[in-house]
Amino acid sequence: MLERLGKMLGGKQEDTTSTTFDDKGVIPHHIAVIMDGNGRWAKKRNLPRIAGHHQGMKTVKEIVRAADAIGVGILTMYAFSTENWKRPKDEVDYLMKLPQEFLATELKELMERNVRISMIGSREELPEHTLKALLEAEQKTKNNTGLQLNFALNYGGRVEIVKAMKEIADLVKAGELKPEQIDEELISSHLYTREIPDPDLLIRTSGEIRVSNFMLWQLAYTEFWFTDVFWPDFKREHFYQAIADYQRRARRYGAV
Ligand code: V07
Repeated sequence: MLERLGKMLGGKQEDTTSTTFDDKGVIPHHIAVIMDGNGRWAKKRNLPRIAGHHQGMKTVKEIVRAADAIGVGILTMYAFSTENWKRPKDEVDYLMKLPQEFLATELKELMERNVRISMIGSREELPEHTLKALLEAEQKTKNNTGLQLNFALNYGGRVEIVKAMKEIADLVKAGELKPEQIDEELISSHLYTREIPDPDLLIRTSGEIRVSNFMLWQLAYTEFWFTDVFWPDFKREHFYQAIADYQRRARRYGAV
């Protein structure tokens, strides 16, 4: 079969780009991303780790535009894990300021792009200033109907499943639910992602070939794509390469 080289046109003028993926192929509806390698990127340049995080935030902006340009439905970015609290306090303090910094500069453009922002993870432990910025962004963008942009913040896959199990146990204990009624759909409805379909594609940067507690339940049937590129060096071309590979796999399944 001849591979078609698609030329995608979409979004704003600066989004106009030629790509190597098949524009007749299906664009994965939900793409999840583990944005790894910010610290290593900085170390390689003799810069402090926070410089890597800051550069990584610029990549988030680029990839949101790239996703929007080709009609990705949902983009879920792993920004801060439940394990990340163990990092030095200075680094955690800096990371907790990034949502505000990002939103202060980007919210206007995200509104213009009709992007809806939401957060998955435990809100309780977040500093008040971080939570306030997130709630404002969720509130402001809640009626937008374009790309759904989820940030996983203070997120852990096992913690999420434990929370769901406790909620279900409480329902059983209160006599509101029979154990026979527990099924996959019920469990899904108690996860942070209750309103979000499972990811079709997971991208992880920076060379580690594992899921590290990200969306454990939701990744059951997801295609995985890994690259050695550090997150701050990850560009639109890499993102489209991941989608091209996803389409190649989908075509191969379609052939059998
Ligand atoms: C963070 C930059 C990207 C690389 C990974 C770690 C550092 C964007 C956000 C963000 C979060 C919520 C929101 C808007 C933006 C962010 C954290 C870290 C904690 F509504 N980047 N980024 N949040 N990094």
